[in-house]
Amino acid sequence: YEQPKVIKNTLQGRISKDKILEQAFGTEAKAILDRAEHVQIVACGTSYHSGLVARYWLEEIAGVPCSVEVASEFRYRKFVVPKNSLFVTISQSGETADTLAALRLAKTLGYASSLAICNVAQSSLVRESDLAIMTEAGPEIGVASTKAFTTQLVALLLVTIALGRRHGLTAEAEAEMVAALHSLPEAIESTLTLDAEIKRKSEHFADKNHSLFLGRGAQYPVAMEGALKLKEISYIHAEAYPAGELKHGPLALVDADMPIVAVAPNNELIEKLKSNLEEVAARGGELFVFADVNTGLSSGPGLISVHMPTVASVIEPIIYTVPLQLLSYHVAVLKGTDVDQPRNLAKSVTV
Ligand code: F1P
Repeated sequence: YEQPKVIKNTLQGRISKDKILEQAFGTEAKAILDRAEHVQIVACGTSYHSGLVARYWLEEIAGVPCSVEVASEFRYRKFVVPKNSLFVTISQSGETADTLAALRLAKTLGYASSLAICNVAQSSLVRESDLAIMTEAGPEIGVASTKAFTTQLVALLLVTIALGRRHGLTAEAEAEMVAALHSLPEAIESTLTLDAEIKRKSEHFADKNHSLFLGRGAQYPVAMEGALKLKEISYIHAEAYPAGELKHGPLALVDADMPIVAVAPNNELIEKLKSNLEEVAARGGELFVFADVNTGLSSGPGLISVHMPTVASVIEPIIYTVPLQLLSYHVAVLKGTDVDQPRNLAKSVTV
């Protein structure tokens, strides 16, 4: 519920009416951004998912090639480092051991510069990076990241615009993105009004043990994040798939006991997604679809829909994350788990 406010804080002083203000990133920023011809993102857990969303933005909007890796694997892989590659770490705490180890390794491998997207100014990650862009989420009380994720996405969108400027993003396109960023707090407020409806629908999950989350394009990492939230706080087994992968295996799992959650903004991938959802319905799966009101996806036999507001396509990953967080929350409350302190998990994994 704090997300509209903290997103405003993350944007504060960094965007004006129609452009981003790079000088707010710090004095080192210009030279670092000028050099970057490739981006390598490394992070863990929820922060890794925000990196996966950012890859779509960096490649489609900024035209900058981008690779994303979980820090726990990056540490142990041999990398060919692309020329002028910017090494980006993302972390709420700035103390996650795998992410820090990856940064330290990257420094020995010849990356051009390092940038941390982080929520804690006095953290090791910020201290050891060439440049840091702070998310202004404030302390995360619960173990499972929520507002940290959406503010990371906001910071990554600012980086996308800054790099895009250097690779041909027009002033007009930038102004459209800035307008979309300005619209975020209100769009999240209106998504939060769906809470009571999501709470009612969460009852379908209380007696379930497994679920699938589907998305396409930049919504695939959003589906991954939704599945992680459900796993972390309600202990229901949840897996995310890019919807087109269903027919390559997971369709075998579909039955009435396996709720399928899909995120369905009204973008260029919607027709493909609809046909994936039909494949699920034909096999007796129960679908929960967070769908733009203009998709034509409405509740009926085998399909329960929650209608989402129409928003600029660039901010869809941020907006569609919120109902998935609410869904996990309500399922966890129904199941009686400790939402803030799930079993076996630590807020910051420092070993
Ligand atoms: C990474 C992370 C969180 C997750 C949990 C364990 O932390 O995987 O995303 O919710 O708290 O750690 P961080 O590097 O973003 O602090």
